[in-house]
Amino acid sequence: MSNLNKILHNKISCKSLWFMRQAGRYLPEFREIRSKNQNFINLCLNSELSSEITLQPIKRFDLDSAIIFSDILMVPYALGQEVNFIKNEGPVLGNLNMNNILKVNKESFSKKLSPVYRAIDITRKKLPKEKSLISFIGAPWTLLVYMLGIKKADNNLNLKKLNIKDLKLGDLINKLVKILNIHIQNQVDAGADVVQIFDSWAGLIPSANIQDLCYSPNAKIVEFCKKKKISNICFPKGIKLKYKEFNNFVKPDGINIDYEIDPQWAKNNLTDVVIQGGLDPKALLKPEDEMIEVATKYIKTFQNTPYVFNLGHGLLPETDPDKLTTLIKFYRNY
Ligand code: 1CP
Repeated sequence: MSNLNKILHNKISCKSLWFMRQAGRYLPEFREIRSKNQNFINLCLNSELSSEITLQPIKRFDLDSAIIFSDILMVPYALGQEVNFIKNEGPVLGNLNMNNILKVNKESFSKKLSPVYRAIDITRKKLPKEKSLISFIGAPWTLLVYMLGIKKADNNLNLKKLNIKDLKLGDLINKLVKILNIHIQNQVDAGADVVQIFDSWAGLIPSANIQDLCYSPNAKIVEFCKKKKISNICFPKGIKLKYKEFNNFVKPDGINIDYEIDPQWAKNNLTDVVIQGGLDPKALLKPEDEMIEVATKYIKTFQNTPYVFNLGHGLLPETDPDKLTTLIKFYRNY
């Protein structure tokens, strides 16, 4: 059993190190592959390259877990929606065709993403046995933010798009839950041993809708994982003090706190769950002593409790990989 699973599953306090977005743009070895592969979706569908990118941070930093190189938007892609990654702008999706999406079945969905599952299989075979291979999904709400194009450039919501007359939001969320559970099972069957559920835009949901748009769909997915004994970590980013309500309702194995959450508050209020992360990725852009000071706060707060050291969001593209090396050395020697 990997250390990450010892912590999540057996609640044993030990060290297991990985970082959100550990494979990606801050690494020169990734940028080299990326520069030769302009189409991001095709890169995610290239099993050999996807596996190579997944292993890059393991080779460089000897981390304890690899997270498969893919994207949460591979799901809308496999549901037949057009997905484009525009340079310096991010993902832009085509119009959503509700009828087509509701018609997609398990077989056609799984077939479209078979290169992702093959990448997991290849990676698992190359990864030392004691290391975890983490799979991930975007939670339904966060996928809908992209699928419906409801986030404006200033991060405010274009709520009008949620009220499109013929759009049955509940049906769409239920369909996504079903499809995402299939995607999780496929990734686990291919060799992944943990799933992280990213609800990156949960913080945008109005209070009145948070139960239906965030807690309930996350809970259904966690319930599926528990039934299948799949270790799971939720990340409802940006919901502030509602983290407590989320945790009590959803009951995941692990919960990733974001950088706005006070670690001591989390320790006191998030119970019966393994806490992961918290450190502001911007801390890695600061002078070394400042970075170490903030990191120490997290390590000290969670000393003697099962805790997975990680960030409060993904590594920023401007992060110096050597800074990460310093942080890793500090954590390992602490
Ligand atoms: O080179 C490039 O331009 C592509 C950049 C990139 C990368 C490296 C994108 C586009 N996706 C990824 C990989 C990725 N995405 C991984 C695997 C790598 C790793 O973690 O080591 C993972 C786990 C994701 C997950 C993801 N994609 C999330 C959830 C996590 C988070 O950061 O909040 C989200 C919201 C996305 C959407 C997405 N994909 C890519 C971008 C630039 C974005 C975010 C755009 C936005 O802010 O709206």
